[in-house]
Amino acid sequence: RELEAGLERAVERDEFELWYQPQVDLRTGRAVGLEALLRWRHPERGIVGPGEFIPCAEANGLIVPVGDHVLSRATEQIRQWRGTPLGRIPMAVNLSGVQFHQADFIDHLQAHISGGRGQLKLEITESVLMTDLGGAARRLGELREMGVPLSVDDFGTGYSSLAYLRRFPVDELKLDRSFVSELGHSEEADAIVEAVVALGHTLGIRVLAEGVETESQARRLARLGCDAGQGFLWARPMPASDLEAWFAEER
Ligand code: G
Ligand code: G
Ligand code: MN
Ligand code: NA
Repeated sequence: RELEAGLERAVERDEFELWYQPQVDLRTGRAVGLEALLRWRHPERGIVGPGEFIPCAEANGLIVPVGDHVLSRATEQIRQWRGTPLGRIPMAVNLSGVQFHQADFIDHLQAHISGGRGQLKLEITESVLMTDLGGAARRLGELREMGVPLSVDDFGTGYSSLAYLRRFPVDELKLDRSFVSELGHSEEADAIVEAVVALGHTLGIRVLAEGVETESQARRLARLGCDAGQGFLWARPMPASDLEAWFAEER
């Protein structure tokens, strides 16, 4: 209840920030994407991560205004970076299931990208896609028509049926970090990564590995055919100004 009241106030006072984590091409080592990650700058507790407040916001419906705010800030940032080196890098925004399935989601999205979608991509978890296959397929079709690419987050942890990937127009699979952390510890981990890569590439879908923390994981993922990686090995999520500095150095 305290969290809930705090969240309402946070929406009113705009206590949210977007932080950004780079995604790296495993062959060239260059940044090829960004993921926008929501942070709440709490007046007493400091920076609070989404794991602590998204579930509450989803339960009480506040996720809809919060999610809309995220889209507004992300598209604003994309416009600000236009014409700079970061302007060439696609930016992924996470959607909650509630937001994704909202009747007027497409109208809201359209309003935010009326000046062009720029580098915007969207991420939705595999389990959200699997809970309403028909609804999800329609929604993904609408996004495809708008030219907005879609990544499947936490891939491998939902109840995926391989059949659905053929029906769903998705652009990227984000291999869940639980598989990455198993690399080097179990034989099956390599086989799972290889299988996901084979599946993705057969269907023309890129595969990005999440939670890459070591050079040895990155090398192994590259060898197994993964296209890209994201993780503490390269950078933690950081505020926009830090990312600008990181990116200037990276080049
Ligand atoms: O940044 P961090 O690792 O704390 O994020 C935890 C989880 O919160 C991630 O799984 C991520 O998908 C989710 N998340 C981060 N930002 C957003 C957001 O803007 N909207 C939604 N719905 N989820 C987010
Ligand atoms: O949306 P998604 O579940 O992919 O959110 C990414 C989350 O993973 C963010 O909260 C981010 O802080 C976290 N994360 C990013 N890189 C790493 C990593 O290398 N290791 C771990 N443990 N978490 C990471
Ligand atoms: Mn994500
Ligand atoms: Na994830």
